[in-house]
Amino acid sequence: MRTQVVIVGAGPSGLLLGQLLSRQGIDNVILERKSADYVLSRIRAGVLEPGTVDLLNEAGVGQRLAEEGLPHDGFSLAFEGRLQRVDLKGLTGKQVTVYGQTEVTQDLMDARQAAGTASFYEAEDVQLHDFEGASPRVSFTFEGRRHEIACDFIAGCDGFHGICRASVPAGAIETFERVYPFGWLGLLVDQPPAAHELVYASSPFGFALCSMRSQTRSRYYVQVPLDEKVEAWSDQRFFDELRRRVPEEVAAAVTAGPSLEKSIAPLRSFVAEPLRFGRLFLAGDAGHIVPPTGAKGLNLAASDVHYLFEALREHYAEHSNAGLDAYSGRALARVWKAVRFSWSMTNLLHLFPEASAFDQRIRRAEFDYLTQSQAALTSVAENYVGLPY
Ligand code: FAS
Ligand code: PHB
Repeated sequence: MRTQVVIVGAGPSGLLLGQLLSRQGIDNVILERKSADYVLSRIRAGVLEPGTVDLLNEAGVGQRLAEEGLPHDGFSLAFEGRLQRVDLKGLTGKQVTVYGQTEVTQDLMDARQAAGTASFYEAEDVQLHDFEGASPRVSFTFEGRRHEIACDFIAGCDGFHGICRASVPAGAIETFERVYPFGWLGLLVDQPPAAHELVYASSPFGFALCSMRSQTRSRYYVQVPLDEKVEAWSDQRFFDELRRRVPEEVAAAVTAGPSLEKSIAPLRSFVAEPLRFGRLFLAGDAGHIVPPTGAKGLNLAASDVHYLFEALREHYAEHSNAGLDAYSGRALARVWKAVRFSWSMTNLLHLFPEASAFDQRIRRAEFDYLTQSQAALTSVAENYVGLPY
């Protein structure tokens, strides 16, 4: 087989890149390790930056998003029971859109299937070959038979645990990491949200987040120790813990119900440098991970895809490699600013096991500063809606 771009991974990064390439007439094949149902079963991000919405519209998959997405003009931070709204619209003129990653993935899958573009789900043992040279190849096993695809470029969109970054020689890549001493226990429930906007709450018992997927489906998180097991958390225990971590007026509006999904996600900050290795390009979680506190993970995947798509379009349409040569630096410049924001929000809102009394006073002073400074709130707002591409 031969194609122009082989995309490894059918998460949001791979599907969005594939859709943009196909609309530009650039031939591409997606190889995904799991089944489509498994990919859709993962409950992840919930907030889209306006830049991500624009890119999904450019990819021709913005219709359901426009009909079902919830535009939000702001969100709230709560600290020891005190609420501070961050007026995104008033401070930046922009909104974010609440629309689950599952829906984004479904819309992209539907579009790819409608276009009849080649995807191999349950592709096993993907291996990369000769990506440092001019003729890269990708081999994989599908339905028991080994296949090989010759291509011009490989897009590593296979997430944090994928094969693409792992295929880069150790001496050619540098990684930067911070692993946080806690995780997020998430719960999905078919009950109306506790508030009309998101509430990120810090309390003496730990962090909690009240989010949503629609006016009838809520998404909640509580910070848990790293060694916590989801089996130890009944729905009742979860809602009791959630209620005591959020301000009283929010707690009173939390409606419990049987969980549709419950899972624990570890939190880490991670960046690989560079993101390009010859004709292999890393995008999305394959190149970086952020704690979900700043709602940046999915949105960073979108900006990487924007840079990589533009670079590939330029290569084929204008016979220029300037975009490809600039990709890693451009993507990493935006990635690091989002990593900083996500790290700062995580430090502000979470209870660190080893935190001293001094650390606690610093966190309280930072929150007090936010409640008294338009400049401080504007900084949070412009990072939350997403810095320019
Ligand atoms: P993904 O990990 O989504 O997709 C990679 C794909 O590659 C997967 O389908 C995988 O099966 C496939 N793959 C892996 N190895 C392969 C191989 N060897 N061969 C073929 N295919 C392979 N972000 C937020 O903004 N808010 C959140 O609340 C949030 N919660 C999260 C919770 C969890 C548990 C995780 C893991 C991430 C969360 N994120 C969140 C971040 C998340 O949304 C990612 O940023 C987003 O999924 C990135 O998309 P991709 O880069 O496509 O990576
Ligand atoms: C979610 O709704 O899953 C969500 C929203 C905002 C975040 C993290 C997760 O920062």
